[in-house]
Parts: sequence; structure tokens; C-alpha cells
Amino acid sequence: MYPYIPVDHYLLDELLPEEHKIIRSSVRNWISRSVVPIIEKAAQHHRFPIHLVKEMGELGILGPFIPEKYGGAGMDQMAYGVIMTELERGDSGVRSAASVQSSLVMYPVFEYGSEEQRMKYLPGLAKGEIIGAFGLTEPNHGSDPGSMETRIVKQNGHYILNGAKMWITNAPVADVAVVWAKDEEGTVRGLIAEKGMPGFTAPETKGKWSLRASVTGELVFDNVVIPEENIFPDIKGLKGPLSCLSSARYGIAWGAIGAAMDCYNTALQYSLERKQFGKPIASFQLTQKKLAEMLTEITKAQLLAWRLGVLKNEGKATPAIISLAKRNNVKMALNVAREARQVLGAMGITGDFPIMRHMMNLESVITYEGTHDIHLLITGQDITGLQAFK
Ligand code: TGC
Ligand code: FAD
Repeated sequence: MYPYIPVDHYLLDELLPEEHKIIRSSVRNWISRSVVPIIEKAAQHHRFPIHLVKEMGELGILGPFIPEKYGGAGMDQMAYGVIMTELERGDSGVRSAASVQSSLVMYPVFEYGSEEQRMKYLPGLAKGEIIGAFGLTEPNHGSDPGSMETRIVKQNGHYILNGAKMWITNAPVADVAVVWAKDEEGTVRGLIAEKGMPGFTAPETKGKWSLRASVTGELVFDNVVIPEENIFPDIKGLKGPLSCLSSARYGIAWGAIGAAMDCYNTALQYSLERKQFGKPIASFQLTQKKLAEMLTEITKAQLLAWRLGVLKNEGKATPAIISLAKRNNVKMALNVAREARQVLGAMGITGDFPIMRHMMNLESVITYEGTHDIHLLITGQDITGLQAFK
């Protein structure tokens, strides 16, 4: 394993305020100290290192954009992005845990929850003492969540929840789940289900070849009684869950760069050391082509993420421009991982280096939070005004 040398070919550091560099360096050090030494084994053994969630809470990086009053760090969107890049340098599964907690659980509780819900859940989520999950996808409805079948029905002052969610990050270990379901009028509503509610189970999805250091499962609801106070009062319609996705997709656009940088860094250092035909393989033009193209694509993705961060801070980042960046940067990272693996030859397929793990992880990242093709269609709709989904 090589020392980590992050890419900054266009001196983007000069654009980052000191406070962002401080948080970045604390996350970077934590990844080097607490994640890198254990993550390959966790992935090989298909085990989620759950203690990392509490450690992220202690670092103050869960819900970093949530106001301090509710236990968050009160930081801006650029800080959130910078944190995500560092986390995904460690592993997409670690970034996933942080994405779900921050963008998919804390964000809706803060944005759409009552004051009681905010005070009840946010401080524990920020500390990593409570683990959250987000249930939108169903067995029959992935790209098209608007057709969801999960239902709530009002009865004697509470709601009865029935249905199932699938492919849910953290489901088996979650204490709370933000769940999206349709009411009797067919309107999408959000609610908080708690572990231990009778009729609520969360079986694990086993045998994944991707995100093996992250835990995934189902959320199954069989006549679960949901008290009225667990329903989000302030949001109705599909824009509720989709706005959470905008926050998470923004983080992923930054995060994927971390995985790409780790792969590029590994390939560069390996190619300078490895000799064939009496020379370092880095001296061959074809290796240099791979390295030069990786660096170029990482740099373009960094510029995209940085500008997106500025726009997000200014409230100008539309869902469509977030989609464009998520799509571009994840595909970039997957391409970089594939090229980097080739530079290492046979060694590239082993767990001695992080590349194969990143590559397999990125196969999920390119699928979740909207597939590569769904994001293309979102961009298509943005530029033509015509939607091609249906
Ligand atoms: P459509 O009619 O386009 O939109 C319905 C309403 O929502 C608004 N909207 C958004 N608002 C905020 N953010 C967004 N990204 C939004 N996209 C749309 C829209 O303006 C409209 O508002 P209103 O006021 O008019 O009602 O909805 P549609 O049914 O046609 O669907 C559009 C489509 C296909 C783009 C959408 O359904 C979609 O994005 N599908 C992909 C599904 C997806 O991404 N699922 C992700 C599940 S969560 C996950 O994967 C977590 S991984 C976690 C991890 O480990 O990191
Ligand atoms: P489908 O929607 O069945 O799509 C299959 C293929 O058809 C894709 O290639 C897709 O692009 C294509 N397709 C679909 N519709 C169209 C169209 N209109 N035009 C052209 N092509 C189309 N979900 C959650 O709610 N919460 C989570 O925490 C969560 N975590 C996840 C963790 C992992 C590891 C994974 C793999 C998934 C997770 N998901 C989660 C689910 C994820 O969001 C969905 O897998 C994703 O939205 C795609 O849905 P699907 O898998 O059902 O694929």
C-alpha cells in the first residue's frame, strides 16, 4: 500500500478556505488511521465495520450541514463535498453510510420534520449513536419510485403501514428508517419507522460482490402501527424523497473523485516501481497515456464538483445539474478504476491494493441514487423540455 498523494493538478486548493482544509485534513487522517488498515479485510469478509459510524459522529462529519442547534456542524455544502471525497478515498461503503445518515435521514428530518422530530432524532444521528436508513426503492419499483406500492392508511389516530422496501443501505443495523409511502389519496408521504415496532423487520441482502463493507437489506412492514407524530408534517408528493436524493447525489459527485484518486495514485506509484523489459513500466508511452488520461478526467471532475459546490452554496444547484455531475463523476471514477487496474497487471486483482475493491464498489455507485441512464434522461429532459422516461 502506498502513501496517499491526492491529485491537485489545477491548484484547486487555492480556492478552498482554511476551514475546509482543516476539516479535510482531519477526515483524511482518520481515513488513513482507522479505515485503510481494516477496510480490505472487512470487504473480503463481507462485514460492515459499524464502529466507524460512531467515529464519524465524533469527528462531526455526520450531517455536517445541519445547524449546531440540532447537533450538526453547521458547515456549508462545500465542506460536505470535501468530506465525501475523503471518505470515498477510503471506501464507497463508508461514504455510503455517511451519505445515507446525512442526506437521506438527517436532511429530511431537518427539512420536513416537526420541531419535536428534529429534537428527538437529529442529535443522536449526528453523534452516530442512532443509525438511519432510507426506504424508497421497492422490489417492483426502482427507477420509477412514483409507482411505489407501500401504503399508509389512517386508523384511530395513527397510521397502518404495509409494504416492502428493497436494496436499503444500513437496513439491518438501522435504529430508524425514513420511509416513503402513499396515503389513501395516493399522495407520497414520509415517516419515521423505528426498530422494534411490531411487524417491522429488516433482513440482510447477502452475497453482494459490490459494497461488501456496507450492509444492505430490506425493510418489510406488516401492519406496522405508526404514530401520527412519526409522520413528516411538512412534505407531500414525490419531491420529498427526490429532494433528499439531490442532496445525496451532490455528495456522490464529490465522493467518486476520492475513489478515483486512490486508484490513480496507486497506479502511478506502482508503475514507477514495477520494471519490465529492464525499465519502469511508467516509461512506456501506453502506460503514460493511461496515467495522463486518468489525471485529466480526475481534474475535470474536480472542477465540476467545485463549481457545483459554489452553486449549491448559493442555492442555484438544480436537480438536473446535480444529475449531470453525479453521472459524469461516477463514470469517470469507474473508468479510472478499470484503467488503473490494468496498470497493475495481475497484482491489480488482489486485495493487496485498493483498486479492485473500488472498482466493484463503483458498480453500485453507478446504479444507486439513480442509474447512469436515468441521469442521462434527466439531462435530456433539462435541455429539451421533453421527458423520455415514460
Ligand atoms: P417528476 O414528475 O419528474 O417529479 C416529481 C416531483 O419531484 C420534483 N423533483 C425533484 N425535486 C427535488 N430533487 C429532485 N432531484 C427532483 N426530481 C424531481 C419535480 O419537480 C416534481 O415536483 P412537483 O412539485 O411538480 O410535484 O417525477 P417522475 O415520477 O417522472 O420521476 C422522475 C425520475 C425518473 C427522474 C425520478 O423518479 C428519479 O430520479 N428516479 C431514480 C430513482 C432513484 O434515484 N432512486 C434512489 C433511491 S435511494 C438510493 O439509491 C440510496 S443509495 C444510498 C447510498 O448507499 O449512498
Ligand atoms: P431498474 O429501475 O429495474 O432498472 C434496470 C435498468 O433499466 C437500468 O439500467 C435502468 O437504467 C434501466 N431503465 C429503467 N427505466 C428506464 C427508462 N425509463 N429508460 C431507459 N432505461 C431505463 N434504494 C433506497 O431507496 N435506499 C437505499 O439506501 C438504497 N441503497 C442501495 C444500495 C445498493 C448497494 C444498491 C445496489 C442499491 C441501493 N438502492 C437503494 C436502490 C437503488 O436506488 C436502485 O437500485 C436504483 O434506483 C435502480 O433501481 P433498480 O435496481 O430497481 O433498477
